[in-house]
Amino acid sequence: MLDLSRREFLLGSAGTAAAFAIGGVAASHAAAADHALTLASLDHRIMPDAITKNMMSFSPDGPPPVLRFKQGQKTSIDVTNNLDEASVVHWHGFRIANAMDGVPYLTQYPIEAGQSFRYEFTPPDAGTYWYHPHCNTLEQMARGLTGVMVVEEEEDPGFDRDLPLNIRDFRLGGDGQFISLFKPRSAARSGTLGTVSTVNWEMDPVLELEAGSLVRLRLAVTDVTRVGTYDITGGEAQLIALDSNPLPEPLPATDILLSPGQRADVALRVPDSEEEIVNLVLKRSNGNRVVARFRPKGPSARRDLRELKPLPQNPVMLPDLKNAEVMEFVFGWSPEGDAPQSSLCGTLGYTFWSINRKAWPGDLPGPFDPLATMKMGKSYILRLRNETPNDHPIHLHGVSFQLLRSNKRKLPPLITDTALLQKEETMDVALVADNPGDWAFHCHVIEHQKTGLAGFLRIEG
Ligand SMILES: [Cu+2]
Repeated sequence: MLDLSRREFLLGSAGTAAAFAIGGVAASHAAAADHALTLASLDHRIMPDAITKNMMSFSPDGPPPVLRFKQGQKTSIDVTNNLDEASVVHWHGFRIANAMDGVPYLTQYPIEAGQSFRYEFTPPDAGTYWYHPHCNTLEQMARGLTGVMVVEEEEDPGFDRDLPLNIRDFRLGGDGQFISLFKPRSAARSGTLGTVSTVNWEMDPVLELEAGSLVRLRLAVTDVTRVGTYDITGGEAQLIALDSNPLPEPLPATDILLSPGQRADVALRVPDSEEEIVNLVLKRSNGNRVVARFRPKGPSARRDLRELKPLPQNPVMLPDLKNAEVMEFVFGWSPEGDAPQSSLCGTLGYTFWSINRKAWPGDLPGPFDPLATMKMGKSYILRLRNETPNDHPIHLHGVSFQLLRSNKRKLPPLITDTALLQKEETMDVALVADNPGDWAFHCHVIEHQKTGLAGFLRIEG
């Protein structure tokens, strides 16, 4: 009797399933992942006359690679940490399983020096995204750890070329070496700006494009601080998507407001003549700056923007606004006496900011309480109130949300993962809680994030 039930257990469905699962895991790790990233320190020429030392990349010998995926197709990435400190990698904007989201202690343990971690996920949405560490985030991002990701639509929209542009600054002195990565005085205000503008780790790049061709420019602002407005001048250019989500109608590719973490897709019809240069211009109060130039090359391909297929909408569920529960979040100063705690993932040594009067204590094992708990499948309106005189790009992991209204300006009905909350602005955004887990919710000015303006929302499955 006893023997029989043991044999039943061993041969029964439970035993077979367990054996398969173990075999499956072993087999998948024996096989190569679809992508491999190696976090490493390196020296690299950013300024023309100097090699910048102590940069960090996702590749041992150059800028972070562009990762390309296909919408709805499962993929795997082996991350090997060859830094001499811990890290984790977050896939900004991806609505994937919580365990793959790359937030220390909330979703996984930090990947310590010399260790590896395999990420596996299926990107449900197409568009332009980016990836970065979520551990010692200011230092690691400031030294270079920001890369662009592309999720290709199932149906090719018909561009001749697809060109990701990783737009960011570095804080370098005249000798090309890093200067202090932040100033506490600035961290308590709008954040510390970099000194050198780059696109794909190059200062003032000139990129050649086939004359008369159709190019998809994928602007990704991966800077730690800068909120900026961009123009594409020259050529015929249309803004076709923001934060990975297609616009209902194309807009002129001017006055594109992008804060850290945000993206814009531009359809460019390259001019016919080699003399007609196209510029990517950052508009600044102290004078505009051309951050990249595009030079037409060769005989014209004679394409037309009208030949492009419209981008299909991503499969994001729209919230039921009539029955949505309202939840309020106040972004403000930190209460007196809060101090950050030391962490494997670093601290800036200060606490300046808070959400709902609570400053995030740091990336620690916890457990900590969520800022709010949502029920799977229900709709919510998040009322985001900025009581400070500074901008805060508010990013929610794992779930996309829709912009509803603001007390200061007319908002487009965008679906996004990062909303720029301007000074003293109150904005309503809405979402369907359709992805279970603990999802980081924080400002993407990294100095703000690392000095208190962070927390998480729980979706109970
Ligand atoms: Cu902020």
